[in-house]
Amino acid sequence: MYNRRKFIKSSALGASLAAISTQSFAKVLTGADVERSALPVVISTWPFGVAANEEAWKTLVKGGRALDAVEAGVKIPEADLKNHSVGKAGYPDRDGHVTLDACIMDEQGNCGAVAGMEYIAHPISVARLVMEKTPHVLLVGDGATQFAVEQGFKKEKLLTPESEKAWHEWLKTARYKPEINSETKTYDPNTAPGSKGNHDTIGMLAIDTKGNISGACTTSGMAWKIHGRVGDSPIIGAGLYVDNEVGGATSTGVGEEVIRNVGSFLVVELMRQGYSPEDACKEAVKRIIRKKPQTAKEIQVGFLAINKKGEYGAYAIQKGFSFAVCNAQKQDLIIDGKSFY
Ligand code: SD4
Repeated sequence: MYNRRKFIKSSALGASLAAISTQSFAKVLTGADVERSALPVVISTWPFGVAANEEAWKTLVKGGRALDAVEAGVKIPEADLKNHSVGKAGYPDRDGHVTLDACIMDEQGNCGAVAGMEYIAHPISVARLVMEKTPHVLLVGDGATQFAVEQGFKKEKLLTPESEKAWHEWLKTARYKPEINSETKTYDPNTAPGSKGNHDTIGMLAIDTKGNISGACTTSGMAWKIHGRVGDSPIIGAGLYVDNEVGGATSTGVGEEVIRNVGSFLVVELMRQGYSPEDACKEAVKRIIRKKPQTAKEIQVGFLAINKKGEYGAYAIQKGFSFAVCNAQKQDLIIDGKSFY
């Protein structure tokens, strides 16, 4: 059983170990005095989840709130200009607009989201303010941008020269077809984990030292989408769901199929019935495949889940899905169920 007092005593050590790992990406945070506990813990989708988890860990290891951890964590890929699927530098829609989607949910069931928002680099922080400062859950398009500006966010151009070049390249054929696991195809294990894929999302779930669960999900959505298209990522219950009594789930991949099956809510409800996180994700994936077997052959959808005990698991339609995990014992990247480090 996790002992909070002992954790706080060892948190300074934990913090320094986390700092070491930031430099080296060495994954095992072992040491005689390190608390051997599942909590706190943070998990997130795809290889860029490693760097995002490291940032979230800085809050968790100090005994901070899971909500603060997930917001800080996903801001890392949102700010990464080499990442073309989250935040600034995300690939645009077919008309050249970078439109961002994000949502956040806390341990009390509070949630906030923005969808199709342009010109604001950190949609997750705007989503949090929708949750905390308005009576609403979701703001879209110009209204979301206007709200962000009122809250003091800077309006900026999100389309970078690199993304613009890729868009012009795409315009030559203008064919819309989501690429399966595009992110892992460009993932180079010899460099710091990152992503240059044409679509993917960071979904993050954390449990803090108090045992409270929060989640965040942020994306630029499917590259070359129709202007105005919104995927699963900002939709509570689809791209993200947290129930502090049970656990949390998040998704990545072709959002339309996740929305059709209310994927993350389904995963959490299956865990409530006693499914393990992995089995719950597997059942949700199976439902997508059962309903549309032909479509499922050509797309990727992955779910990632954690339960109240800090047990986690994932399942995806196609091979190649990965997620990152960080707790006091380790940082790891799990690809197809196998530890990368
Ligand atoms: C969406 N689920 O907009 C997101 C995109 C994604 O891998 O995760 N792609 O549908």
